[in-house]
Amino acid sequence: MPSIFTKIIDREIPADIVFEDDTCLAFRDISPKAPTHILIIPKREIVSLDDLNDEDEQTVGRCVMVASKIAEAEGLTNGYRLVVNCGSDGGQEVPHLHFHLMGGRKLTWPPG
Ligand code: IU
Repeated sequence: MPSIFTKIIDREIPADIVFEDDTCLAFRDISPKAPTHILIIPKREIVSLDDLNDEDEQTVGRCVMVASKIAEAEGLTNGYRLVVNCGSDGGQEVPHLHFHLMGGRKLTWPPG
């Protein structure tokens, strides 16, 4: 069963895509929690951080690199946050690994 994010990768459902390469895709969150809220996802269907294996190391590294490049492109010069929710206690709702890039306002800490 493809995840909803795989459907975005496959262009079966629309999304505001800001970056794509062979490894990852980045698009604006449909329900933004900050002025800039972009999701960076691996194209490979990895459910969560708990499902990573050794071969995913480069993929995860690439997602983080892409996040920092997007933060620069979005002009987040005052800082930003990169968050991964994992599992139900972590608040993960979509079972496809994703990095939340959020910025454009002062973010509070700790998250709820
Ligand atoms: P979470 O970490 O799994 O809770 O985050 C899922 C995010 O995916 C959440 O911020 C949603 O607004 C976002 N999202 C989206 O951008 N597009 C979609 O079609 C769906 C969820 I479903």
